[in-house]
Amino acid sequence: MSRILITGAAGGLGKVLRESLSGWHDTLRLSDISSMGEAQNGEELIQCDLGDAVAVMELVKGCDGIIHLGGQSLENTFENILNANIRGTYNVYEAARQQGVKRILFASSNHVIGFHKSGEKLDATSSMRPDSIYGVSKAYGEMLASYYHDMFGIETAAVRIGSCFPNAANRRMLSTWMSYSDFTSLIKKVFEVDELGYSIVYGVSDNPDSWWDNHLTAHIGWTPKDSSATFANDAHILAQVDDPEDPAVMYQGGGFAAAGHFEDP
Ligand code: NAI
Ligand code: 15L
Repeated sequence: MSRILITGAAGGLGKVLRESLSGWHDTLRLSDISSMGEAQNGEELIQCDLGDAVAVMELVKGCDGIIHLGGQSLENTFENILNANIRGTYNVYEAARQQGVKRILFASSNHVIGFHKSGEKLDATSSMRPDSIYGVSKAYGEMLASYYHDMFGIETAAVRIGSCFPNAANRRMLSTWMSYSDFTSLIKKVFEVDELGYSIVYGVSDNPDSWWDNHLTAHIGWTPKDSSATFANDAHILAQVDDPEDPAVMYQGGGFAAAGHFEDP
């Protein structure tokens, strides 16, 4: 009997993985603060707030692995990010420790490194340069995962997802895009490799203009198959006029690096 937990299951990526990982393990336990509809064959649904430590302890009980997608996925107020991404991610790791879960995929983000210049080549050793409080919260999640690995041996793939959407919607995404199919194959590799350790992986397809190099995580054995080249001649991308002085163009984080700070009300 094997059971994988997906947090954030009502979100954009959660819905995709609910389909693409169906039947991969005996049971998919799906969780979100929002409704997830009806349970399908092989599914368990548990609705809860990741900020609720008692609920998350119950949620993680009996799971063999966790795909942790849940939380604020865009810049927001500090209070909202605090509950979902800071407290929530701590609750997931602490529950994993107490319930004996040995492996987690943490949905980190390119916004951990978003203030590096566009075009600069990065790998897993590049310095964190978050472009938002959201990016800072993902950097915290990565550090938490590193600590739980060194202290307790819980293995994590911290996947710095680029832009995981059906297509590349703008020129920046020609560098940052990852297909749903490549994300699915990465997840399978992460849970199947013998030794994962604590690994930082850039979640990006095989794009000709990618800024990110995964040679340091070759042990995972993941080779993305798709490429943003498919979208390079789309009319909306060819028509896009970029101002090289615009922070959204200058920095890898795009609009996040240009957006400014969200004030708490
Ligand atoms: P999304 O915003 O569509 O989904 C996130 C889900 O988390 C939502 O269903 C939301 O209800 C849930 N959630 C928020 N706060 C919660 C709480 N306190 N308790 C329980 N659930 C809560 O985001 P998406 O696009 O599906 O992304 C999934 C993960 O991947 C996020 O962590 C995001 O930061 C990360 N990511 C996604 C990228 C992408 O291109 N889609 C790029 C980089 C990172
Ligand atoms: C992210 O971290 C967001 O969750 C996603 O919605 C996109 O904005 C993505 O980064 C991106 O940089 O394209």
